Amino acid sequence: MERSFIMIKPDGVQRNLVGEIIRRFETKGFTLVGLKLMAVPRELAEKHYDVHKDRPFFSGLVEFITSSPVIAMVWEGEGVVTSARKIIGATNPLSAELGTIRGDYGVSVGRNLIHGSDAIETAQREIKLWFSEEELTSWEPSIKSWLY
Ligand code: RTP
Ligand code: MG
Repeated sequence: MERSFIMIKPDGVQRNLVGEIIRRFETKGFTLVGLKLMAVPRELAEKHYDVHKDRPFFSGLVEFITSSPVIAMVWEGEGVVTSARKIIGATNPLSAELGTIRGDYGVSVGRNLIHGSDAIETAQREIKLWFSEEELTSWEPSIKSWLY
């Protein structure tokens, strides 16, 4: 089953948007298979944003991501990579549509609340980078046997 790596950045945690952000993925219908609050080691931040290492914003981005804890998550479901990008919205919150996380709550491109993998291959790379196998749990709902 397809998986995506989703991270609530330090601004999302500090603005108390963790519950609201998780709710959007839950109510869409995706399955949470990994979740942790963590301080990000510099080396991990640099590897994660490796593709942007020559961009002028790279050092500021690494500085920001390592500045206070993030919520790292893996969500599972058909089409989750593309769908998560839609739920998150455009990189610049001022261009992001209302109804998306960045469009509703974001204020600037450098503080855009959340990261989502941009392709299936990127998701596989990022999940390996952020989680060990043991930290991820695939599960099937048993709710039908719990309710009448
Ligand atoms: P992300 O990787 O965080 O999910 O965001 P994204 O795909 O929408 O955007 P990307 O192009 O991958 O850029 C990564 C992050 O770098 C910061 N950024 N700052 N001009 C700037 O100052 C600038 N451009 C990009 C943003 O925080 C963006 O999310
Ligand atoms: Mg990106």
